Amino acid sequence: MSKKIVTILVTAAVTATLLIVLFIFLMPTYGPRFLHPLMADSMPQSMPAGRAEHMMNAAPPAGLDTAANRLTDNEQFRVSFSSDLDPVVINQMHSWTLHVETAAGQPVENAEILVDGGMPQHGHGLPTQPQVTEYLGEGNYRVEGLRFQMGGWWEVKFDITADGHDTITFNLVLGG
Ligand SMILES: [Cu+2]
Repeated sequence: MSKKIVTILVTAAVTATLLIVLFIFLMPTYGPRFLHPLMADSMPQSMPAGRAEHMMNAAPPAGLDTAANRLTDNEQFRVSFSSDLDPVVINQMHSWTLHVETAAGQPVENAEILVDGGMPQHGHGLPTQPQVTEYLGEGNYRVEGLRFQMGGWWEVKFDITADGHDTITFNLVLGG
């Protein structure tokens, strides 16, 4: 083999290795930006071409209820939240305190609460798995592990089982 060919092969191998290392290091930062067009591609096929990408930058629906204190879907409970991170900004892990009372205003003790959510316009869920970690008394619950990785319309849903069962969705519109 001539020296020239060896040089070319070594250069190619080094370049490939560097690219792989760069990819691994930059993925956490650029991953969401990179993956979103891919997710958009896998959205329902009935969607006309180009529409999915358009939706990525869509404004939230007009008249979206972003109140932090609301009745649950079947009006069993009144729920409010306050965030440790106020205002909520993207890319920061933080906690909420969720307050649950009956529709009549009595604190709901020791409820079982599940957390879910995502971005309806992007077709993806939460990047973390937030959980209720502690009952603080007087109808207050600690929700840990919330983080939103991009701006736009987010839903945060709570499934509440106590003396009765109901669900609620809070809407957040984040900048960034
Ligand atoms: Cu998104």
